[in-house]
Amino acid sequence: MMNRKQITGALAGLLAATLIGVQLASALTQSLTVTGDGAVISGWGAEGGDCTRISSDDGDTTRLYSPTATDIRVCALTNPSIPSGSTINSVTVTAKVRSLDPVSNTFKICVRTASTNYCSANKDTNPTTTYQTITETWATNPNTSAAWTTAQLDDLEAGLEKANGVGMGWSYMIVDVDYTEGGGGGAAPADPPLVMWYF
Ligand SMILES: [Ca+2]
Repeated sequence: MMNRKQITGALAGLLAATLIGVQLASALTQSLTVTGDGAVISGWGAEGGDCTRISSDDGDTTRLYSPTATDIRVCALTNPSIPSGSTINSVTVTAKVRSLDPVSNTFKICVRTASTNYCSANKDTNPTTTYQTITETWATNPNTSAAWTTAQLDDLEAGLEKANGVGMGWSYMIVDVDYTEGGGGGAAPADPPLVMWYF
């Protein structure tokens, strides 16, 4: 039968192992926000403004607008601060857009990496005219077909390409990077006093 010290030690060890296990297994997210215009602007100027208009999630108050098929615009983003040794699991671009009319309004979500635009299949806001949250996820870098690297994320830009010629407002964009920290370095237990308590 274990004495009190042995039981306390066993419980503390179990708790520490659980904390470490949870930390190693958990995917983390960093959000990259829009800082301004990116490398490619073709159209999207019908109402003026630059990419800072889509750094705020405020509906029609500040938006970019395009009624023209194939207009494309990408925006610069903040850099992530992901620990070295991490595995980057995916990059998700979220856009909030609305059609000006209750008809099919198609567009693509794009990332720009290695000086090349890579765009999704067509998205469609049909049939509503209210703002909708629409996303596209890239599990790997489409330029390399391998996992994203932090250096590639530092240079990443994202944006939208209009597909058909229906007017669309674009108020907001954010890019979420999902990653898992490396196992070698290992995060410290969240609460060291619990581990040291039984010594
Ligand atoms: Ca806005």
